[in-house]
Amino acid sequence: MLEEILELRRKYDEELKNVNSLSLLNDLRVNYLGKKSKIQEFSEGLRDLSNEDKKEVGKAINDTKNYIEYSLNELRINLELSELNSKLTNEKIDVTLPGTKLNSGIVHPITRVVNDIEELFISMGYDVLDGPEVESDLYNFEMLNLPKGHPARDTQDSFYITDEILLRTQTSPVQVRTMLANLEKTPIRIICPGKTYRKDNDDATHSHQFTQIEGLVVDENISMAHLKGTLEVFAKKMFGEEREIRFRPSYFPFTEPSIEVDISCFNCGGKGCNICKGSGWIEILGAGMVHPNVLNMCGYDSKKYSGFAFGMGPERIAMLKYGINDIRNFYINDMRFLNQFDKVEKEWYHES
Ligand code: 2NL
Repeated sequence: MLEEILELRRKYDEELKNVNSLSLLNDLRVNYLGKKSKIQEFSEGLRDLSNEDKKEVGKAINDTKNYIEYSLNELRINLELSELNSKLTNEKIDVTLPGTKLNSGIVHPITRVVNDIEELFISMGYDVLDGPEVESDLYNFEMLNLPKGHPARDTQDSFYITDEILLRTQTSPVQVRTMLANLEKTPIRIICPGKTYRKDNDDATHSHQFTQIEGLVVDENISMAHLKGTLEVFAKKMFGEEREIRFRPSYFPFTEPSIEVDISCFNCGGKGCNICKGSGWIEILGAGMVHPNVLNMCGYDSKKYSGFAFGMGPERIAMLKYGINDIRNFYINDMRFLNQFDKVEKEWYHES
């Protein structure tokens, strides 16, 4: 039996030389150490031997088993290492290759204008609020001193969903909601940007859907002077430090007195040109002192509180600022139009 064991070991050594993969290695392990292996057979044959032979042959079996186990293990480690190495060379990536440039797009010009205006008013202590675009007639009109049948309702012809529900024609209902929700009746300083809707026929200067930003300040002793100071800061920030502003009397049902606000022309500085149509002034927004009826309906005692409000259209501001002559450009997703703001965008983020 000793001779047979030696023969087995020689055969094993011979076969081991040809093993060059982990799967062949595993086959060899099964053949030489598995349940049906020769070694197993020899072990079972031990019981028929004399005690003397048992010792000698048993040792030879054990030595051979250990030898096979050890050499299989050693080869496994080497094979695993070389498999890893070949993976590392085959799957090597060149991290110095230039990357694929991602097209990041730009912020829409209207969003940009809204962001700029939000940032300015936040710096002056205002909160930015939004609200539903589908509104009740009550918040959109009645609470703003526009009862049913009021002639000024005609200037804000609406998309009605039912007799009492419509697409908001301005963002003032957000301000009405804010005043009503403020049960302590503490001072208010907010701007409300968002989408608004009017039943207009679309043309170069009209759109059935447009953006609006309204502002509202309510406190004790708020005067027209606060309104003027605030809007002057706004005009200078949006159109340049040299800008002056001018108030003209106007009419809105929700403010009294009401005004129209002009800035000195940023193109000619006031001398008169085709942009300001020779007048030296450009209209940018409407404003006024909050009508006492509005304050009272919203739970603010108009004897104690006063406030100012204003409303502007970011589309108009962007058109003036960037020299755009058709409002429809903002809504048709023409990349040739939008990509022109790439440069403005990069200047804004100080990229090269
Ligand atoms: C415009 C200019 C304006 C307001 C909006 C307002 C809001 C409340 C109370 C009083 Cl809650 N006023 N908003 C005031 C003046 C002008 O928008 O051209 N609107 C048609």
